[in-house]
Amino acid sequence: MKSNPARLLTLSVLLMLPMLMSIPSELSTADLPQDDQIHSLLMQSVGQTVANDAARVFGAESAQFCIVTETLSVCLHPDTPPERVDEILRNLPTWSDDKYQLGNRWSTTAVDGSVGLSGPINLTYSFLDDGVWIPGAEEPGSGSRLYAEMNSHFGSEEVWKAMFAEIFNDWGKHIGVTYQEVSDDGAAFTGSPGEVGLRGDVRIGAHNIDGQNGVLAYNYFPNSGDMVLDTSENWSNPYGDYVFMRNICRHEHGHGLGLQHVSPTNCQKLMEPYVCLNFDGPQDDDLRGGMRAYGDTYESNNTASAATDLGVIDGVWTPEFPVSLTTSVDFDYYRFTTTGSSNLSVTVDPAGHRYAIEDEMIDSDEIMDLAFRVLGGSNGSEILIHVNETGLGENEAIVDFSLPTAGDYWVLVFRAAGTPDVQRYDLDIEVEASGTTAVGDQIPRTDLGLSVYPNPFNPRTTARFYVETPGSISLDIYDVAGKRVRSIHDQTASVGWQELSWNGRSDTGNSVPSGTYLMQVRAGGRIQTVRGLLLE
Ligand SMILES: [Ca+2]
Ligand SMILES: [Ca+2]
Ligand SMILES: [Ca+2]
Ligand SMILES: [Ca+2]
Ligand SMILES: [Zn+2]
Repeated sequence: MKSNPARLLTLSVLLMLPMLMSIPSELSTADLPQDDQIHSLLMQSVGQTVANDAARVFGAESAQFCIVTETLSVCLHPDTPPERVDEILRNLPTWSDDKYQLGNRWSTTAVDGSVGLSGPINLTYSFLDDGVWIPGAEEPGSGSRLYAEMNSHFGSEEVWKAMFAEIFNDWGKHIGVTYQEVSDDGAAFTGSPGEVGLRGDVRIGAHNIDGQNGVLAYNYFPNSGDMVLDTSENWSNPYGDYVFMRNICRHEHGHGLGLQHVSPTNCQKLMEPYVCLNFDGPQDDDLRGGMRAYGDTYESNNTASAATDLGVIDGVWTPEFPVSLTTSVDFDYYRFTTTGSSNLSVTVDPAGHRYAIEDEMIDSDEIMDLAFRVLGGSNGSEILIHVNETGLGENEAIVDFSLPTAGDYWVLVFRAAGTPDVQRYDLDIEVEASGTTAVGDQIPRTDLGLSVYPNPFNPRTTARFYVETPGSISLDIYDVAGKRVRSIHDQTASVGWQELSWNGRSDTGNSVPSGTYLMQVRAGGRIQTVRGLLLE
């Protein structure tokens, strides 16, 4: 094991199709140090397909086809079918998770200093001036030619630097990493950490690696993050709006965030070891990995006071891309302000699709069972409604929930059940100013016209509401902790004003204590909730 974990020299390279990995019978762990940390070491490192010092052991050609840990190189023969490679990868002791492969994330950055093992970070990046020495990973050392090379492809610095800004932002708009370009002082490459005023956390250079194709680029894992591009590639390949350059650099920076390669290589994931040009940017699994390490782009919003501030919502607010719950301890608070009596509609919809990871299929919209609450009161201390009506893969929604007074409100999205791993989700929060509540026999237009009388009550009260389509109706009573205490159903409601009464008793027949209760009516696909107060 290397003695200085802050400067891991493990790196990863991106290879050009159709090079196929294979593996020789020499695969062995016999030479590994008898170190009880070896398992965790392997967990961090296996899956990196790199060129490294295996050339010394297995010959120069094999060095391009290696699975490497800090202490072990498994070298691959170029002729074995990919199915066989997948099988070998699966049989490695560490290749077990049905998802992205995440190694160490950033623990120190120039702007943040020391950061914890979770939560958002700031990363700076800088470009090596031409001539700064790139020692080479396996290739011979030579001076960087990044500016000369990129200027020859794109005409001016502004053009390709804008592409890099977009490349980094293609991660940053999804995950909890904020990027900034800074100047570079030309300090020794690599191994010079980012420092404010001197150089970026991620330093980017280019020189000849191995001629055209083969290795396209390589990248060091955190806390280095440095990137080396091969000047022998056609970086201005215009196909797909330069998706060749953009996907390679986004893939390399994926390593720079701590992500390792995934299989199978079927062009579904950016972090596959071969470049794919049939999609644009990080895909579902890649983003799940990035979110696991750094959270979504609105982190940290884990308390009401640290909520993502949406201000006054005029119509619908929705994030540009799905956000996520990343673990069992991720809580996502969103705060908004109303200026008068309003109706609130919220939809939380798990986002994802079905894709292959190693030999398993994963449904990334069925990781967590999501739930949400609407909060009010002083800094979100009061639960107005608790919504968890559906299970894994299903959305949760309320329609036209009445917020009678102006003020601050919160939507809290959290995990109700399921695997404590990254669940991306879409969120819609709609706020509409509401007129006076429908009264008398006037037919409500957008809600159920729900009212409760008497209110306050002791112990009996009645919910009155309008049914537009015949069928089942229900009245559910929740306490302020969100626990459902009573459920009342009627299967045969006809069109018109209907009533359901509650006698102040729970489903088990006990009298409930005095206090505030949420009375939620469902009818004809609509839901409305009002508060009732039970007084002794
Ligand atoms: Ca090359
Ligand atoms: Ca989150
Ligand atoms: Ca959060
Ligand atoms: Ca649910
Ligand atoms: Zn790679």
